[in-house]
Amino acid sequence: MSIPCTEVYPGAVHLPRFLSLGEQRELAERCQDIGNGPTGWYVPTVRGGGQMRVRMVCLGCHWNARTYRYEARRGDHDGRPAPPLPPQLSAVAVRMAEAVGMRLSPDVCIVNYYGAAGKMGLHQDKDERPDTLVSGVPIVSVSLGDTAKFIIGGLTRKDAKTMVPLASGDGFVFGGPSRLRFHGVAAVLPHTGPPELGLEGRLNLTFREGPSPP
Ligand code: MD6
Ligand code: FE
Repeated sequence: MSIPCTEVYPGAVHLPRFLSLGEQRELAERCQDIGNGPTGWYVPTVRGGGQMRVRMVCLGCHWNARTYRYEARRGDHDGRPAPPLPPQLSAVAVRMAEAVGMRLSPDVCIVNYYGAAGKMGLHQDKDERPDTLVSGVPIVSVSLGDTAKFIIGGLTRKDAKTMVPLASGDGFVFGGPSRLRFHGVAAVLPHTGPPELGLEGRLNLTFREGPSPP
């Protein structure tokens, strides 16, 4: 492979500094415009009733944090249709997947914004179509702004874990036999992102295939 990358587990590949600063800035602006728009950021409440420690907006299709299902409208928030997924965003994820020899045709992107206290508990992403999970179609993650301590474990919650720092412009391709590994964000390190982005905190985009809305 000609670009720098680290295979953390088979099918779980870190692509440090994949994006140029210009590309990062463009993506960050695009996400902030959407997030600050009329169908923008909200703080999801999960099934147990707790609030997530991130602001979220789903593009292309909405992921409902109460039902753990995908749907056309934001049924757990304001009922508005999910904003479209801009092709310029998807193109970045397709490039990252191709760089590690995987294929993804994204139809949904979950954008998360982390402030200084942002984090995400250990979870599996398994709400996409079963055939995509079985065949290991990847989720591609793009990080912008402050560095996150990204934790990855195994197929059960208690398995041993490793920490991967996800910095601005990094990609992470999460597919193949690793598609269902538990993972989360332990912390975001304040003021570690490129000042040129004008972004306080961290944005993370996860591109997915197979949301299977009803
Ligand atoms: C985050 N990422 O980096 C949270 N999920 O903020 C995820 O939960 C994630 O990075 C699936 C695949 C890649 C990821
Ligand atoms: Fe995830």
